Amino acid sequence: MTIEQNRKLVTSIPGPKSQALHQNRLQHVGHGVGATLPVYIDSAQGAILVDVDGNQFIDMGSGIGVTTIGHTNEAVVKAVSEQVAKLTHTLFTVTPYIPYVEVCEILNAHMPGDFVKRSALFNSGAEAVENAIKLARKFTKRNEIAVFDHAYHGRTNLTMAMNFKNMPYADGFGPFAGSVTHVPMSYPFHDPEGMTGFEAAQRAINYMEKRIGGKNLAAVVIEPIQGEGGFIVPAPGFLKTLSEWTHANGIVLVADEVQAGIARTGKWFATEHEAGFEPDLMTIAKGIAGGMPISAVTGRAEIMDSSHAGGIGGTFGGNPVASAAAVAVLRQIEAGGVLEKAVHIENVMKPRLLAMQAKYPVIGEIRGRGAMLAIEFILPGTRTPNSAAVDSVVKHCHANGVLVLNAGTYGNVIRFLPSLAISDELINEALDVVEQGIAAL
Ligand code: PLZ
Repeated sequence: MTIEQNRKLVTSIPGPKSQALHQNRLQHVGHGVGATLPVYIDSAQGAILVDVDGNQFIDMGSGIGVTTIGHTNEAVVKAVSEQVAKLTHTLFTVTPYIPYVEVCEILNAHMPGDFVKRSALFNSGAEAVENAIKLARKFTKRNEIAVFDHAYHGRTNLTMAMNFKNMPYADGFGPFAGSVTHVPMSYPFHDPEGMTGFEAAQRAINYMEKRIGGKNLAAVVIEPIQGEGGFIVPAPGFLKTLSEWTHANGIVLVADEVQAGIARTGKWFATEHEAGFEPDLMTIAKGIAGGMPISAVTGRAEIMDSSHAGGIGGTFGGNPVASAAAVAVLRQIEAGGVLEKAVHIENVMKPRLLAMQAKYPVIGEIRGRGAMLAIEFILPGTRTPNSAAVDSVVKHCHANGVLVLNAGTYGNVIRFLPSLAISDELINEALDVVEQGIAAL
């Protein structure tokens, strides 16, 4: 690696060059576009980001779970460079090319479920969700969509309606798409003590039956581990029970694997952690192409084929360069060692996080799987969300060269989405900084 894998601070954060660039940005970039940490990144490799002032950050966010394979992964750089010099665009629906088909073939081979699969490619997670719903509606000839409390699915008009939070995603941006209903999620930390996954699923199913009617539902869309919602892992049995009900009622079950999929949780898809959970369609994006923009809908052939030819598409969807990057990522997962690395990261991080929980009563829960782990902060002795603690710890981490992200409906969760290229040393160093931030509360 040409960038040394270490944390290095040479200025205060943000440094003078970043500050000047930020002033310039405010003149030219619309202010509705946010900035979690306004340091301007010049280059990156593995798990390290380098800013324009020469500071090096440990990246515990991976651009919200995108550079799972590592920044500037060698195979991805090579595939992109070769492809960009050869062919950058034709529009697949005008004149096709090979990498698009190759991505679909690999995704079909790895989606769980004993049925024939097909895929279609798009640009963003939101666009994949939109297309999954188009297909579910076309296939079922029904309109209604159910989503879950604390869900996040994107920023387009339909997906804004599918998100749980008004701020910052929806406020003032209506009117919103109709025929979308939010349903109670399984959230073990906040559900009644002892509520099983089966009971939480019954609660959701009863709600859907009363409020919508099973026969009116085209799709139920669920993140197997909720991302923006705060890495909420439903109680065991929840996803399976839901799955049985959707199948019995002719409803298309869509697993939104945009944040939790593609090796992040130690399996190809987070769906695989619960036997009996059998989505019909999956939406895939983020980590699939090492930072290149591409997304997919993968699923049952009869649903994927239910659209008339020409009903599904878009100018840039499955762009050759992004597809070549995706192939480079997916082939590395197939080659082995990548899923194991995600499990290894969990084994390094979880014991340390649990030790912190035992020590600091401000920590309510440690949860997640693989390299998708989170801390929920509470007011000590309660389950009341403590977003002030999160703000303070995040600020401490950023000032000390560790990029962490917050999450959660109440902003009271710190989430970790490190690249799988990260070393144990860097993980431990990042957690040292996190712990200092918590100890200082
Ligand atoms: N589904 C489960 O996590 C994206 C949002 C970043 P796009 N989450 C990160 C931001 O603030 O805009 C996401 C997700 C799940 C869908 C999406 C949407 O993916 O690629 O951002 O459209």
